[in-house]
Amino acid sequence: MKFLHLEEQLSREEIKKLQLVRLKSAVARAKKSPFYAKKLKGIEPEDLKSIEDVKLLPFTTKEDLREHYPYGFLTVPKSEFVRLHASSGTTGSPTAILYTENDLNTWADLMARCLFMVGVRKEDVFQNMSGYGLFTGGLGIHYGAERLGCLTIPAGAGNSKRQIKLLKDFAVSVVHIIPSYALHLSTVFEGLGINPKDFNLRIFLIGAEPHTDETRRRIEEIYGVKAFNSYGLSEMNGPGVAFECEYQNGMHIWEDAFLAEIVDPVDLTTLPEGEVGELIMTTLAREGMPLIRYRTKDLTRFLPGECPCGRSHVRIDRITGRADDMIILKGVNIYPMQVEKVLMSMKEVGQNYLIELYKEGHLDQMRVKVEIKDEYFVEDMRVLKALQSKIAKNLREEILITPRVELVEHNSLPKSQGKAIRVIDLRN
Ligand code: ADP
Ligand code: K
Ligand code: ZN
Repeated sequence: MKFLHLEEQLSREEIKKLQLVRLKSAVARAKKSPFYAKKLKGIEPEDLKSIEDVKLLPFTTKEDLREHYPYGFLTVPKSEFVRLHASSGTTGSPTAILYTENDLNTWADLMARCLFMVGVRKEDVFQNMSGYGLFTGGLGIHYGAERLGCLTIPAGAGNSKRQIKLLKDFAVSVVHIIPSYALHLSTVFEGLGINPKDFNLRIFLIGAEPHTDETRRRIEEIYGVKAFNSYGLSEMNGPGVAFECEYQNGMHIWEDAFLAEIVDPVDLTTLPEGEVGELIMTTLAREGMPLIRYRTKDLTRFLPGECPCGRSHVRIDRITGRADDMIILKGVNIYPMQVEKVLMSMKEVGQNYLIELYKEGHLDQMRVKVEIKDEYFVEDMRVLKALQSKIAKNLREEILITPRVELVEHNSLPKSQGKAIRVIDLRN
């Protein structure tokens, strides 16, 4: 059996048809909430003649969610809700998403579908190393793994030695882990003199934060696993929105549950297929708290062509970052992921780095602190200087300016519990 759900096998035409039906009912449902009752005034489901008519609908922003926090988006009585999650507040004050029992069921199904797609089965032992609590990467992934029938270990974040013990004792085969933590954990393995390849590990699900293909390959190499990119955001349930299949060529968005658009982040017009822009998402299968044309701020593009896996659900490219992650330095636009791409492809570079922005006189400057593997962190200053110049030169080729590079010892940069903090702005 290759597919877990019938919906995975829908053709393009069938997907579009289903989406139109579901978009209409999402609009009808949304209008029952205080927020959309106003926002969608004058728009009726019948106004939508084709799926392209989604453009007639207004956008919803994080600001809207904040302003109508906590209950302004609910379409059924509060007593129908059984769970809430909140965004981790990476940027600004938090927002809450509430789920009915049906919503939790739909979410667990979608998550199970993702896991099954990459080869996870009930025989697998699954360890979830993401934080539990308000963050959706905990319970969201957890219920998906249980739905599939995996023995599921809610290890939570941090406590690396205990993580390693659990991996070993239960012969864990599948792990969900934030990529920056996967890199950090490898240094703990190293310190213990244990090779993770000697364990029973088979599949890693990595996501929740931007990372590059170089980072993925590094994780696959260190652990001897296949690592699959997992994308989601709490406003769209959490994880289980888009996921790589066995071909690792972009992430399939589950279009029976979500309607995705890519727009120009400035003028909000639809971009031609293949162009990078802001991902806009509409929930098509959420009961309690539907969101219409939600601005994710995440930058990506639709990938053209068919996927050999046989699913016609559209694929998005790796997320470059959020629109607000962009650094403008000396008139050049830089994304932290460009720096990561260069660093993670260099064998001398260890598992962590940090970008600092600072002022030198009136000029904005960028400093990249780079952890160096022990075997390359030698006493000979000339050798270190040469490595420093090599990193600076490689970075220049990618980002077009030459940052200051500072080499630091392996494991010396601060490590965050959840999503990695890649940029520190010291300019103000
Ligand atoms: P917060 O917005 O507070 O971080 P969420 O936990 O909802 O709260 O985070 C969702 C965001 O995390 C996404 O909008 C995106 O920016 C980022 N993200 C999630 N998965 C990925 C991924 N696979 N690649 C890149 N970024 C991701
Ligand atoms: K089982
Ligand atoms: Zn595929």
